[in-house]
Amino acid sequence: VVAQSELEVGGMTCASCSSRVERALGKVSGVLSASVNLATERAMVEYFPDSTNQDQLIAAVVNAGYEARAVR
Ligand code: 9UX
Repeated sequence: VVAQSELEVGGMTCASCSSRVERALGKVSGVLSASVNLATERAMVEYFPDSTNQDQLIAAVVNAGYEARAVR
């Protein structure tokens, strides 16, 4: 089973920021894909729910230096 999460990501001011957030999410064990939209401040993440969860995804974004909260 694959789960999908949408996060609101704050603190991104340039395209390199969104790349950094994508890389941080992609490094989390169990993440299949991560796509960050700088303009809408949204991240879409696909992951194996047996391996990780939304709180860990949020923590990865925060540890990378940005803000994150769950949208759905
Ligand atoms: Mo752009 Mo973001 O120069 O942390 S990478 S502002």
